[in-house]
Amino acid sequence: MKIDVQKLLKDDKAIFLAYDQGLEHGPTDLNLKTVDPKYILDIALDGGFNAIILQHGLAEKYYHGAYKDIPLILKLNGKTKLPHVEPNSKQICSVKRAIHLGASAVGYTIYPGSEFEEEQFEEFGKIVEEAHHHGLPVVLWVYPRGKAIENDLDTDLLAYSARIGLELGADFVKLKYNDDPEGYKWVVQNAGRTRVTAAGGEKESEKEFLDKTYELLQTGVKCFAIGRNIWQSDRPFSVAYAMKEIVFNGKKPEDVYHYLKEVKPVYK
Ligand code: FBP
Repeated sequence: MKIDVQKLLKDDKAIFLAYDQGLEHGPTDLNLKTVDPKYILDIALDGGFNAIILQHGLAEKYYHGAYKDIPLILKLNGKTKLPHVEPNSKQICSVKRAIHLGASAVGYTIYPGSEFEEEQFEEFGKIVEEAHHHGLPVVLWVYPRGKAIENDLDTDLLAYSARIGLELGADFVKLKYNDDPEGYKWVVQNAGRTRVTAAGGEKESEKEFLDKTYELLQTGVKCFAIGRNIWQSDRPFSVAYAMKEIVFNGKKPEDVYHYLKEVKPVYK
């Protein structure tokens, strides 16, 4: 079956809105507004994001009605930050259930370098096979972590991570950025036909975030999966609008800073 990647892309680019932090980090990332999944789904819908990333529990209870217009990337594994052990994140939702919940793609995290790398690769291999059998693209978070990893933002290690995504059959490989634009070109090259998808990270200043978006585009990155830098902002639609102007319309950061001062109307 043909893998339907285009559903997640516009002009071969994408901005996904990530909202799995409640499980991964806990409510410390959330406030009275962002604790409500509807608040985030409204940002994804009215902000015109290319997809929303959710765990199955949230999808089952909130991904209904008009929200179904937003393509869903359903995360199939996840963990909390509570255990102080080598990172491992087991599958907690099946591909079948993801399809039943309306997913357009599935997501999975691996931690290369962890003691559990081997079983993560094995589990992911089965997921790729089943998801691709049903035509669903697969987004792979590749976060090197564990005792064996000294610096998870080392450029060579990020390039290795990109390559792992390609070799393991991912359609998108979600990686962190290390503020090394020259080195990151090598990271993107290592991903081959797998699309590097830049992770957002902790909330930073809106201008810094937009500068980084532009910098990443110059390295060859075309896809982004952002959470906190959008929905922790007091003006998520303005940041999203400015980001989209950079990503889809080739604007420079200094050309879009002024949007941050405006309350933008609903935008798709
Ligand atoms: P953010 O943009 O908020 O950083 O979200 C991206 C993401 O990959 C989430 O999908 C995930 O929950 C989180 O970051 C994982 O963060 P950590 O590096 O703490 O494991």
